[in-house]
Amino acid sequence: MSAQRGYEQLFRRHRNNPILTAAGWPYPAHTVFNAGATRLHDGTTLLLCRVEDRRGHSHLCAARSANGVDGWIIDPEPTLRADPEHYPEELWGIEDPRITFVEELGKFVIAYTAFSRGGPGVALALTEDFRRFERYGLIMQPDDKDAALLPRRIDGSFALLHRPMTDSGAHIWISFSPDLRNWGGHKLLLQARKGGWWDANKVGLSPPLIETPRGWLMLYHGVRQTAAGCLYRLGVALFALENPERCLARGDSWIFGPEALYEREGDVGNVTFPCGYTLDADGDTINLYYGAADTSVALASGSIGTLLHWLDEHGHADSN
Ligand code: M1P
Repeated sequence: MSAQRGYEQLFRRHRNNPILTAAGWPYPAHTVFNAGATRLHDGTTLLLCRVEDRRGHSHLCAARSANGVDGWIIDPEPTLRADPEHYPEELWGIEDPRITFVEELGKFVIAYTAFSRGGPGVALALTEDFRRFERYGLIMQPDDKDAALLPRRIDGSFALLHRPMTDSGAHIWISFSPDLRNWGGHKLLLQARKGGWWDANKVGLSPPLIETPRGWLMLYHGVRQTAAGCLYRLGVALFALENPERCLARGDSWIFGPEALYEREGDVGNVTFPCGYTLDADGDTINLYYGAADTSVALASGSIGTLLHWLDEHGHADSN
């Protein structure tokens, strides 16, 4: 556990970090980062990694491991490629997947960023096995990204968190749908703060929300623009279970940020960017998979109970 000037460390970096890099890839890749994560029914950890090629375009590739740390079996070629012929919004690639298993559908729903001349937008693909995919196409027009579905309906509707860019800034919104294709009921959920805050310039959902008995736990990235570039750190907030538009608590301080060399240096230095997590059988240990400096995939683990306790001590209701 690394101690940073006396602050409580809520996430512990794995000693094998970074756990996945382009160097270990089975085909030519420039960088491997921002991976969605899930556990398959047999307990295997699956990471759906964003792989960037030397054109600067990304696709998604699955890596599977029995323990979620090492022994990764990586698909020998891209698992989900951009398909601009049928989906023009994917012209410049597909990025940053977040995976949600939806019991009602018996399927994993992948929300990813589709990038084209129109800018980044949110697209969905459904799969049972991460081998065959059913694309739903663009569901949120550009400029929008950082999206993930909730695992169950709220009041009869599917719910998606996402980050549209508006004149008022880059804030996290929630939208609802009866069928995953038609979306409405858009509401502002969590705002980037202004001025001198660590999350003043942008916020975006990091991994999908985590359901706890006390509410939906959100890990979000906050961006601070500095003279030397952007700093991507993580914050935490809690939302009401049956009314996720209501923020119960938001911490003022960031809880995880670039510190190790592989987070400080890379294609885009000073970036920690989680897109997925798995939970251990104890129901408390969270394994957070994050992109480090837009270059590699790293792992840090924490405790849901400790995060909730930290919010009890440091959080306060956020009314936007
Ligand atoms: O370079 C850091 C991150 O920048 C973007 O994230 P956001 O729009 O939320 O600030 C994304 O391109 C992301 O992939 C990248 O890691």
